[in-house]
Formats: sequence, structure tokens, C-alpha cells
Amino acid sequence: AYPDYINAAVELTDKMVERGFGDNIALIGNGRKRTYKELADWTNRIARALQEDYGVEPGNRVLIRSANNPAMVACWLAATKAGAVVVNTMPMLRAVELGQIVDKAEIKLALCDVRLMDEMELCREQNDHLMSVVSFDGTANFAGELDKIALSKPVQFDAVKTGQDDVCLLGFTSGTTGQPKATMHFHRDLLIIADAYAKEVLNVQPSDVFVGSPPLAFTFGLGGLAIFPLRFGATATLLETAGPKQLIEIIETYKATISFTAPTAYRAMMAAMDEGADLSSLRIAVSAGETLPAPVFEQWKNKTGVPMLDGIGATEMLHIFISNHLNDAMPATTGRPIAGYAAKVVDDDMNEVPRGTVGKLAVRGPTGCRYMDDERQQKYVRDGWNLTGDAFYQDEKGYFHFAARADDMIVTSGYNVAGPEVEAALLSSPEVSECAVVGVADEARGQIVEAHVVLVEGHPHDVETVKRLQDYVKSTIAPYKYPRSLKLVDSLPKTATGKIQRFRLKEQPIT
Ligand code: 3SK
Repeated sequence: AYPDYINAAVELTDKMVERGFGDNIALIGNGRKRTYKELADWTNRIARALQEDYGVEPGNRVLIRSANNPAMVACWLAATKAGAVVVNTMPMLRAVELGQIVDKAEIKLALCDVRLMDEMELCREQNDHLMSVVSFDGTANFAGELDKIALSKPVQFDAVKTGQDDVCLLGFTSGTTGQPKATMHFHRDLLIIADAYAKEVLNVQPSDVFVGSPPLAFTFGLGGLAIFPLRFGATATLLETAGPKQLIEIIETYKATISFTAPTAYRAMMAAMDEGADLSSLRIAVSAGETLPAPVFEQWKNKTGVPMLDGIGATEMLHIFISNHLNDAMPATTGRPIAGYAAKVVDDDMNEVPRGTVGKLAVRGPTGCRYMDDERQQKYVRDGWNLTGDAFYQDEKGYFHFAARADDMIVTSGYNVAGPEVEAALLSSPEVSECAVVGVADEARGQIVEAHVVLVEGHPHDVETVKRLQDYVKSTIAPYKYPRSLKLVDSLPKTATGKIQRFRLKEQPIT
């Protein structure tokens, strides 16, 4: 139970100071440490600037564009204090993708790291009527327009009196169609995920130090690298570039205790660990965002001795709702629903299927899907149960096991890539006549994006063309979505009615 009026950002900052955590380190990033008191003051100054100088009013949508750093966290908290509805976005997005979000979310103001202004400006040129853009300095050297104004403000701010069920966050996913869709989350939801998962499963203490790689723009990262530590007076370390070496270095330097990342990153960390690597400070390694292969679970345990907890979450549910627990973490199972959540496996008519039978995963609990789009909402939530789009089975003991993703989403190195979006990018090249994009199994990345391309007649089938088309996709949409494998083919497999049979492309071995 939460009070009727509660502001999640105030709970994570000023209230933590009131509770005696003022001198604890809240955030570490870009070479600096910030205490809870400093974070509370910093966010109050920015919130004042947003309200007084940029006209932010309760309910306005504010977009944030940044890599993971303390300044991004400060902007998100400040906008939340000012009663805004925040849309966090990844730094790799290009103007076209930003434009879709701006349009869909009706963004009023965008806060953008000074180093990432180019694509933001391009986006503004195309959406001038919708928004204004202000820069902030992601390195926290106060070189952004917003920083300069915020610095001139007092550190007191009367946060907007938001209801516990006022929307404060829009989580965007690109879905199977490539069209971004947004789910709404309330102030109380941000606290629930900490009070449920982080408390029950991780037992977070003020002495904990969090580290990880998922972008704050992905609710997996926002929970694991901001909400969870801040809710319990713990410390979040934030890395703009979170490769395996950087993750290891941060764990060693700051004696990190809880890591949040995907199996591919754990695998890469194991490969990058030299003899002397010391991960002994870690007490839990959370793995989510993609399926955890049993060998990765075993190898990690053997190599580091640190328990790995696999879990499944969804942007629609805000965070993890089924997880392994410390007392019974096992390979090849996602575990049991966390406190407050219930899950079952159902058939197309929502009837529970017998144990051991693969069906649709249905889940319900204190957080849940609220799409901005009614039609989508009706498909996702049936009889009060959220249908996540995953196929699962439940074993005799009640543990849940992942079987497959029910949709066409390609999950590569923890990133979700919608095949149709890559197809649209390829098709915008004058060289491409037809194409189909699928995800194919890959040892290192879980899956990779693979494109099968039919060229317009007369264009050469050679390595230069492959490279040119890959580069073209990289320059059209976020580079991580480009097809690592691109095959030039004469035709695509189709049904009698002319529909491309993508499943037949997935059957082919990678060459
Ligand atoms: O498993 C996921 O994809 C996920 C999504 C949102 C939040 C948390 C997680 C683990």
C-alpha cells in the first residue's frame, strides 16, 4: 500500500536524505561520486529549471536522450519531480526513430546530452511543431544549456503532488512490426518493482553496489541501475560504454555486489577475464533480457562462484516478474513468480494447460501492461492476465521454463530488433527489390539479424554490395540493428498468395 499522493523521484532522493542516507554514495559515473544529498539538490535545481524556464507542466511528456550516466539519472528524476511523463531513449537512435517516438508520445521537451545533439536537431527540424530541445552535459561538467540554468537555482523544490496512479514513465518497445509502442507506468509502479523483486529476490542493502550494461532507456536497466539501488540507499555505478572489460574493471574498483546484464555479456566477461580478475565482491549476477543457456549458468558459477539468477521481465510489466531465487537457482529454468505476481501457461482460450505442455505465458500482479493503444491493450491483457508473447511450460514442481518467443522479435546481444524495421530500411535503398529479415542462432549473440536480399536487376552480387547495404542500414536506423549476415539471393520463398515464408529462411544454416 502506498499513500494516495506520492512522487517516485522524491521517494528515491529527498526522502532517502530524510531517512538518513544523505551521505551515502548514490551514483558513480564519469569519474565522480554523488551522495544522496547531492543528488536530491541536483535534481531539485533541474526540476526548477524545467518548471520555471522550460514551462514543463504536470503530464507533459519529456524525452531524454543519453548514454547511461549520472546526469541522465538526474534529468529523469528531475522531470519526474516536476510531474512530467518521461520517455528515456537510447543514444544510438537516429532522427527517424526519435521522430516516431516524438510523434507517438507527443513530446513537449527533449533533454539531450550535448554530445548527441546532431540527430536530435535533425529530428527537431522534422518535428518542429511538437517540441523544443535543451542540451545537458552528460559528463556533468555543466557545459549544457540546462546545467547553466539549473546551477543558478536554489536547491529547494516543491515537487508536484502526483497521485500514486499518475503516469510518470512511458516505456517504448518496437514490437514485431517495427512501429514503436508505448506502455504507461505509474509513480507507484516504480516503487513496486523495487519493493517486490529487489527486496524479495535480491535483498538489497545500503552497502550494495550495482553495476551493469542495459541502457537506462530499457526498463531492465532503469530498474537495475537506478530504481533498485536508490530505493534502498545503495550505490549505482553507471557506464557509458559497458563492454566486458569495463564491467570487470568497475566490479574490481568499486567492489560491486550486484550485476545486471544479459547472458551474452556474462559470456563476454568470462572470455575477457584474465587470471588475476577479482569478482569476489559480487554476491548476485542477475541475467535477463534474453534466455540464459544452461552452459553459461554453469560456466559462470564454476569460474566466479557467484550465483546467477535468471529472470524474465517485460517493458509492459515494467520489470522482472518470474525469477530464480537464491535458495533454488537452477539452470534451464526461469524460476517462480516473484512476490505479488501470479503466472500460468494457457492455450488460445485462456485455459490453463497441463504441466509440461508448452503454451502462452500469462501473468498478473501489481504492475501490468497499459498500452496507449486500445487495440494492442486488448490483445495483451485478457481476463486481467498479461500475455507477454512468450511460449513457456511449467514443470511438475511449478517452475517455469522458456520455450520460445511467440513473435518475430530478434533478440541479439540483449537488444530487441524488429525484423520488419530492418526490412523497411533495406527497402529504402534503390538497389533493393525485395528482402526478408530473420533472426538466426548465433553462439556469441544468442541471435543475429540476417537479411535475405533480392537486388534490383543489373546490380552486382558481390562483397562490395553486401558491405554497402550493411553500411546503408547502419546509417539509416540505429547501427545495432544492421544485418550482420546479408545474403544476396535470386528469390524469396513465398506462399501461393505471395506472402514471404520467413520461417523457411530461419531453417537454413548460417554460412
Ligand atoms: O526480459 C526482459 O526483456 C525485460 C524487459 C523489461 C524489464 C526487465 C526485463 C528483464
